[in-house]
Amino acid sequence: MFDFFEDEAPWQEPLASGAVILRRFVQGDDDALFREINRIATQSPFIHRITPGGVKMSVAMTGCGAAQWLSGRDGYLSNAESLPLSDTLLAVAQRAAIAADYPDFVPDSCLINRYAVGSKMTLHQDKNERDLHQPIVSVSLGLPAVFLFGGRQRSDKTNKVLLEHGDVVVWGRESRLCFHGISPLKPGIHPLTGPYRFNITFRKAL
Ligand code: MD3
Ligand code: FE
Repeated sequence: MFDFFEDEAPWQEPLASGAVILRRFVQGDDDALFREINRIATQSPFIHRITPGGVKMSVAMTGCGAAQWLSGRDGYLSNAESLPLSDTLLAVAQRAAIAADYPDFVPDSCLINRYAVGSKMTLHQDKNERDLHQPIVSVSLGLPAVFLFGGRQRSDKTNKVLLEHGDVVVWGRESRLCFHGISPLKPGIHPLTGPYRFNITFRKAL
């Protein structure tokens, strides 16, 4: 979305060892990314999965690529029916990975989370991917959210950082198994995404 007054040059903020925030990195790709989300959701609608504990997640999910994430102990299943990772998505993911010094990253899947007002993600680790040496690239679009990240133990102290429209975070090496989550989304209307926040995570899952 071109916005004469709000476009700013991107900048980087180191977040933890192996993790960096690429602020506004996809600002110029936001329309194209939002179109991709809508195209994927037409084929695979957003759904609220049930956690292993039997609780319906407040975040709605869809995705594309070789692997589909299932909540619970199943982790990823290969999914021949899902749309392939488009060139647009792959290009954004690899451009971000290169900027964060992960030049060899080749994602095979993306998971898309949709947050409505009040949606949250409780503290968790991402460890269902087969090769935990591969980083994860995360793209935030729409309403801002407070991101929480801690250490490798659930009980470790957490830090808060606001993730805003166009921000990308790349997680690898020492930060790959850090606990993280998202605080309940505050109400608002974003010019591109309306009352939602979207997060796209690119992964090499298989
Ligand atoms: C830190 N998503 O999908 S993105 C998830 O905003 C997830 O929807 C959040 O956590 C969201 O699993 C946070 C930032 C993120 C993604 C993956 C990570 C942080 C991470 C993996 C390891 C460590
Ligand atoms: Fe996660």
